[in-house]
Amino acid sequence: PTTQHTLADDERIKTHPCYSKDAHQYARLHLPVAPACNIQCNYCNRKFDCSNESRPGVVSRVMSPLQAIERFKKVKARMPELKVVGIAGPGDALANPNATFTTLKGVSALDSDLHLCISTNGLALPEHVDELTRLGVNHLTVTINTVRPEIAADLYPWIYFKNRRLFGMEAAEILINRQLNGLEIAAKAGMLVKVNTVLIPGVTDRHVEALSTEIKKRGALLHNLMPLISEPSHGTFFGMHHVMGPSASELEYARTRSAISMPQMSHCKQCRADAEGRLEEQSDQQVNAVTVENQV
Ligand code: CLF
Ligand code: SF4
Repeated sequence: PTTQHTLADDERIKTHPCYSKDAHQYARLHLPVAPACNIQCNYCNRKFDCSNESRPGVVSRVMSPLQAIERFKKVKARMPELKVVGIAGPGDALANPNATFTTLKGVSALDSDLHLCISTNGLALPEHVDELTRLGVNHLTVTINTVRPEIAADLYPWIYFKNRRLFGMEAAEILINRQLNGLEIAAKAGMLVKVNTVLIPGVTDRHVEALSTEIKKRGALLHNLMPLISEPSHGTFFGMHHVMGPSASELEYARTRSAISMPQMSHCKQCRADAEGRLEEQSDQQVNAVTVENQV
């Protein structure tokens, strides 16, 4: 049977700062153990962290699982409010299953009160739900930008699936099917599934209601529309001269339409793959880090 969760009454939601705005006193730590990716997004140029969860601009140093577990120990020692450990890149958590699972096992053996969290593009999700459940991962984010294959074909030049690189509509259909199927299986297994969508004006914002309706049907709890952060390298896709991020009012309008079927997350900080601390602290660190990087 499908477990029904409401946002208000689940302890796992009340104590996770991304799932609940009111959980802002709790901190999260991202461990950057996942460098590889199994798809290519047009808005990702790989010099930066995965744009699905991350603000482009700074590269996180990739760590081995052992280094990551050491980092967890150190951060935990000085940060008693640490409640969530997440794997969010810099590539895709499930395209690096050994590193991701070894790290999650290691940290949960040290602290059984943690929430384990991962973020993925969903291509490799269906076959990993059992393992995630066994490890006690309750919080899952799937980045789904569209449920329209013709838009996905523009958004993703290729996917790497069953040892083959696939392109065009074939790739788009496989990716969307696996994202939705993975979401449904994970929700049925009792995981709290959030969907991130990169909002690109004229591209992903056009069908945001259809997307929200589909993810609702499959058991997602929360929809996080994240503004594309434009960069010069985005110039050439969709035949557009320069793809820009949405204005505040475009974002607001998309959230209003998405909210017809899905509760909205609107406090996302588009964290780096090595982010640590409370969400509001991160935004300052991030601005500083980006500034420093730009000056070098
Ligand atoms: Fe990290 Fe993501 Fe887990 Fe949160 S972030 S893996 S769900 S613990 Fe949170 Fe950061 Fe937004 Fe992500 S504010 S980018 S939604
Ligand atoms: Fe880049 Fe993330 Fe897309 Fe992979 S899923 S191509 S790392 S933005």
